[in-house]
Amino acid sequence: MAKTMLRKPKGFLDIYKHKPGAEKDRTHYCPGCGHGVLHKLIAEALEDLDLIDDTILISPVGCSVFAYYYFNTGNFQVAHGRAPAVATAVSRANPDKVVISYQGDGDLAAIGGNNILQAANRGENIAVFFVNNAIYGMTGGQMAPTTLEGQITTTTPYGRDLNADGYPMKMSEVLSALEAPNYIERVSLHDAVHIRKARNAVRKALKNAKERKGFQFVEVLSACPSGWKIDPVKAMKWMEEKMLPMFPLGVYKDLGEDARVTTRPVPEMDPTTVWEKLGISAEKDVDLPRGDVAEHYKKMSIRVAGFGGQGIMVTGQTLASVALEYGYNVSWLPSYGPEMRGGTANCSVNIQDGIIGAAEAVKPNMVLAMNRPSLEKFELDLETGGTLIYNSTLIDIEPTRSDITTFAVPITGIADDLGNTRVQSLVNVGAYAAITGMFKVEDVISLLPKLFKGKSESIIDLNAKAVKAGFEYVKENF
Ligand SMILES: Cc1ncc(C[n+]2csc(CCOP(=O)(O)OP(=O)(O)O)c2C)c(N)n1
Repeated sequence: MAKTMLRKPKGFLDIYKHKPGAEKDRTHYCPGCGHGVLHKLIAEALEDLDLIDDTILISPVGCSVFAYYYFNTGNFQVAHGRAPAVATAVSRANPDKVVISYQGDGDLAAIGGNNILQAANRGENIAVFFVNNAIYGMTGGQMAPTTLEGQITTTTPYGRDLNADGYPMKMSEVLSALEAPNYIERVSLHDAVHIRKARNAVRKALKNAKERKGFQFVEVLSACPSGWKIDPVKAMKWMEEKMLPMFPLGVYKDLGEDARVTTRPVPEMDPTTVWEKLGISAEKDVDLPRGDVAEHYKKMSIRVAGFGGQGIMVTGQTLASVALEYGYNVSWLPSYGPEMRGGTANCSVNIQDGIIGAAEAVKPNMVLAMNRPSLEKFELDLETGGTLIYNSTLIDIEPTRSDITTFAVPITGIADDLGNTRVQSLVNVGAYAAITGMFKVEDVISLLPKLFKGKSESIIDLNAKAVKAGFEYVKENF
């Protein structure tokens, strides 16, 4: 006897790991919400089109922010409205992948309005799924560009007024006026028949994307019973009666056989030039012989932090540059506060032999804190057994963690004793060399003319002294 197997599509992850220890078998969506239905249509299509391992899904800000909990694909979560921009980059860097930009109407038509227009106009090779629920769902039901005339939201308590708020924005119509898009359709999830049509549209967009047919756009009219403050059954009726007349369903654009198959070649780049642009020097095939590095210092993820002007970035760049000379893979990622001087600044440095996944040192195994706020903030991020180096000249508190190794080094004081506070960065590098054994002092010193190309001999000399002083302080005191 035939048996129907009901199971989750493989386009979804088996278990939704919302937080460590909080594993769920269901999504966070409210009853009646269109996101859950559309998620399922996409997940099924990914499985049926054999696209699971070849898809990268970009999720935005809005109720679908957690798409990465659910989809068994590559995932990026991005800033509000910016999914088409990130999708552009991901698609161009991975021309053999299907890239999905999944967006709500606040995200796509309000804050990200220009992003979607430009991506559509460039005919990017991406599939956009646009959830039009006529409201900002996640933030409690404010007016969206798609909110209907007279619709009550928390920001239009008397209903949307066309004079004050303009007309509901019809994104499928707007985008179909552009030359480049390949396929644009509006579908609805208000009943089973229409969900079937939506299913077909999702499949068509993904199939086109698989065939590199440029920009695909499916607008999906969806209910938001929580935002609309009505029950799911009434919500379906409201969609049919109110939304459909304003947002007519159908295919707005389909180039069919005329579709341009777009592949954009990834430009060849010489990594050396990129490093140089970042201020990190690199020469190929001249790896220095390495010394003995303790096991726990072989794979470094370092956060260097302090205030602007303390040489935070130079410390990070120098650590990365020197490690590169020993043949390590490295990354350096700066993060500035709003001010260049006096504000907070930090950078992440990774040094290791394998591939570096994320450049940000979210869970570093070393923190180098140059001022008190940095110690207070980043000490907590250190992984158990990690190493904290802190500037005891300026930091007048003790670290709180007992499961880490701590080195109190008077970095500013050592630099001041050499006659120039600005050489703190190289004191840091010397201390790092002494603690980890990763760099030899003489190697660092011999690299200085190259690292600080164009600087006077006296500055190079002073920096050499700073490296030695940082190194010796650690050797003598710990
Ligand atoms: C830069 C920025 N501005 C505003 C917000 C607040 N915010 C979060 S979700 C959201 C609206 C989302 O609405 P929509 O895109 O329609 O998605 P829905 O939640 O309805 O699925 C806003 C304004 C934010 N997170 N980031």
